[in-house]
Amino acid sequence: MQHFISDLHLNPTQPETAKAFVAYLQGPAKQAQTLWILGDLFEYWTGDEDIAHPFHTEMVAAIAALSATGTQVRVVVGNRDFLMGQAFAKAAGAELVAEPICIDLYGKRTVLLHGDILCTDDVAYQQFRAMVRNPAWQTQFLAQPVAVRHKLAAELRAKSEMGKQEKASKIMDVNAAAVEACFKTHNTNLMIHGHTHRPATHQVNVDGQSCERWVLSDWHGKATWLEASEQGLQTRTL
Ligand code: LP5
Ligand code: MN
Repeated sequence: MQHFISDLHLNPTQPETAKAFVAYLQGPAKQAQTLWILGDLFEYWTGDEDIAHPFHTEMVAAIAALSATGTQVRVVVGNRDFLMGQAFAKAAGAELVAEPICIDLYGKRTVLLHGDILCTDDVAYQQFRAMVRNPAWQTQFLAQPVAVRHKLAAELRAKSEMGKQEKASKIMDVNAAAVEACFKTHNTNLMIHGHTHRPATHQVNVDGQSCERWVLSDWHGKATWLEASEQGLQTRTL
């Protein structure tokens, strides 16, 4: 069995979500051979020094405890926690995986990604993304003191929330052509991603081929994961 989760946005101001996450790790996640975390595990991550924050220390330790029991934990970063690095991975007993990644899911070639790269109509976001994913920008950002990074991140979060109120809902969803291109490039007819917080299973026709796009749920108010087995895919809640 393999599990997929995303968009937990863990942060100390939402202890219920953190509690649910720990309960999930100590319970259902143990059934999985692999747990895939497809981005935005944390509300935001300003660099691996964030591990030292007691809340993060606790979350990272809970993941490491699952990993120690034999579940492989693989992490794709999201737009909130793209600065997670090897120190995080080591502490969590996890492996950071570059997206998009194709896997064999019980005989079905499947492409996995956070999902933000599919939102090509959100031009301002894509420009921002190109900037912050640039290694030179990251080196410069990570050279700043932790307190400064946190202040910038908080400002950016506020900007992002304000900006979303003005952006049309449609531009914050995936772009149909980007989805089609992703299926074609990766030569697959199954896709799993998060980011949009619009959980659904979409049937897409790509050049006469029927493809399926599973959108993961965020964890706001409900702990949800996608379970994959020989029997297929199924959404589960705690
Ligand atoms: O995250 P969410 O759901 O609110 O919205 C996303 C897009 N926003 C983001 C930003 C994240 O919320 C904040 C990430 C914090 C990371 C911390 C470390 C790095 C700190 C860097 C500090 C400079 O990803 C949002 C999308 C939305 O998804 C839907 O897809 O619309 O996109 C934006 O908000 C981007 C804006 O449109 C463009 C922002 C330009 C700002 C550039 C100036 C940067 C300096 C700001 C310092 C205050
Ligand atoms: Mn996201």
